[in-house]
Amino acid sequence: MTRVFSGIQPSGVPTLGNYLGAIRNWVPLQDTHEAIYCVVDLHAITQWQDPADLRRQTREMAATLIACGLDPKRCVLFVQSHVRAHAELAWIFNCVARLGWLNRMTQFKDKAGKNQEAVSSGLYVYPNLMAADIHAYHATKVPVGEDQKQHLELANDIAQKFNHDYGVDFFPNIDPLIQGVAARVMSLRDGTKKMSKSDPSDQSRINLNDDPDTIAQKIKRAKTDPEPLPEHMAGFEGRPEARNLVGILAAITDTLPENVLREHGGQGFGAFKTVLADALIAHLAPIQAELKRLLEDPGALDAALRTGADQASAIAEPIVAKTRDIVGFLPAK
Ligand code: AQP
Repeated sequence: MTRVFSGIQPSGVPTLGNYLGAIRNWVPLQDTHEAIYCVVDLHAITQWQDPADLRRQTREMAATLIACGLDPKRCVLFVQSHVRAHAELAWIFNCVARLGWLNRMTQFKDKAGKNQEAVSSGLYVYPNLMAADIHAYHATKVPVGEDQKQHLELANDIAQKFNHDYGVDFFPNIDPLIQGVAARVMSLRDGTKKMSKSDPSDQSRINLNDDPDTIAQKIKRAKTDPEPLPEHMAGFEGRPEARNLVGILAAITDTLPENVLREHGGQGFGAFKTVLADALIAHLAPIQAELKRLLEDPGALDAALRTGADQASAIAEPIVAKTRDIVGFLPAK
């Protein structure tokens, strides 16, 4: 069975963007692939995380993934720092990736902003760790949102250079799996910026644990324009906020934006926003109830994550041991 790997940072509460662009698409892959999913806490500390918050967010992220439908019996679900292979392989990849490649990464530029000198070096080499996450399992498919495509291309460049430099055919090529009509959900405050869990404005996103009143209020205040909804897709030109809200309703109701326009085109945003908020509240309610239940038993959650880490180590450790040998490290024993 083809092996898939994906991860999510415990850098806050998962958003509707994380859910529609990634998590929701991970669920069916459990039945068709050998699926490995990871809460990537090593990635999260590339930007400052308060230690107590990080611990809580890591547990909450794992619980959210399970509440969204990941089943630790049908996939390998674990926390990245519990499996040493990730950090070790990342170091080797730091020595393979070229500075010129990293300089082209748009996510670094977005996250570092104007003050590049002041961000951590971890943020800069983040894509090397991501490459290690995937290659440590010889995974060949990676379900991600569209924003991660460039990092996956870099992971392939690293694999090719490693194979070439050491004269081996060891790390396979990987393909992104970008699924769904909402592969990129945009901020509710700015339709040109992606929805992000670490955006300073809570109004810019729907958090998966937002209560119904908060969801309704955030959708009501979401930025729009004075025109009614277009009748056809061509009418979205220059209207990123309208496109985003329609895309969200399409994704949440499992249809295409064209169909949403067929039903709601010509409507004012007031009425449309009520429909959208109601659909979101109804969709998230069972996930939120399950999340609450899971968080009432942190012991069971931690035990499931320990089992997941053991399963993950059993796959990754032999691959990283072989990598050490290829590189020429003297065996430890
Ligand atoms: N707005 C989005 N639309 C679609 N997919 C998205 N993803 C993130 N935002 C959107 C997908 O979610 C997965 C996990 O992302 P991550 O937590 O590893 O990091 P990220 O991409 O940097 O996500 P955030 O929410 O923006 O986190 P912060 O704010 O901490 O940096 C990935 O598959 C991503 O494509």
